[in-house]
Amino acid sequence: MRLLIMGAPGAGKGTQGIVLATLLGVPHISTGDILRAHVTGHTDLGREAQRFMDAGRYVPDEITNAMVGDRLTLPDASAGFVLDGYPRTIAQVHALDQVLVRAWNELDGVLELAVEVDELVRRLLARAQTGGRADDTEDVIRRRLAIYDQETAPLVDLYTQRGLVSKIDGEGTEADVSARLLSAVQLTTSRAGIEPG
Ligand code: B4P
Repeated sequence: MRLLIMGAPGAGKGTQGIVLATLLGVPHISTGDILRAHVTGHTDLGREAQRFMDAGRYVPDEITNAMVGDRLTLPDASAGFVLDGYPRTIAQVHALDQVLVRAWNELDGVLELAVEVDELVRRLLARAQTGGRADDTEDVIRRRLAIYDQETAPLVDLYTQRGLVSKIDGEGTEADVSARLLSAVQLTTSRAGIEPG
């Protein structure tokens, strides 16, 4: 089962991606988490990525593409994955297409979490108050949302043209959203003839 989870910052990609991946028995691969691990580990890649992340901007495609290309070729991803926060640009879509073609694989579905802007900002500011991330300040949150609209939202249309997108209402409790996601995934798995792990 190869799934993408898409949505604006604060839509619940990370929160729900973990639930979904656990249920399906596949790895949850979050580019944000991988980048933050590099920052915490003071790697060269982390030092390069940090200035973009702290400013709410996207890390350059060549960095994220190489990182995801490597991660998806690890053995645990051979049976599937939930990819969270990638692709975010058209160049990343093309890079992911190539990784999948090389492995003779295809995506099974794209889950888009839809949440109103005011609620996105509220959630991220709430996270900021409970010891959140360096990029959870109001001006950086607004920039992340603007960049999402400009660069990433159009990718949902592209995947819609490929017949892959299920749009899910991302508002309500985490349990409500999980339940909606699971029924969307059950439809996708039955269409693809796959048994959840
Ligand atoms: P990410 O880590 O992907 O961060 P995000 O988009 O802000 O979403 P996140 O997963 O953290 O939040 P979620 O919606 O789950 O990326 C961070 C940065 O890394 C990017 O800005 C960029 O610089 C860089 N980056 C990552 N991938 C990249 C790529 N492919 N290319 C270039 N750069 C890249 O949750 C947010 C909050 O809402 C949480 O506190 C959660 O508890 C809460 N929440 C979730 N669901 C809720 C619900 N139903 N009700 C109430 N609160 C809820």
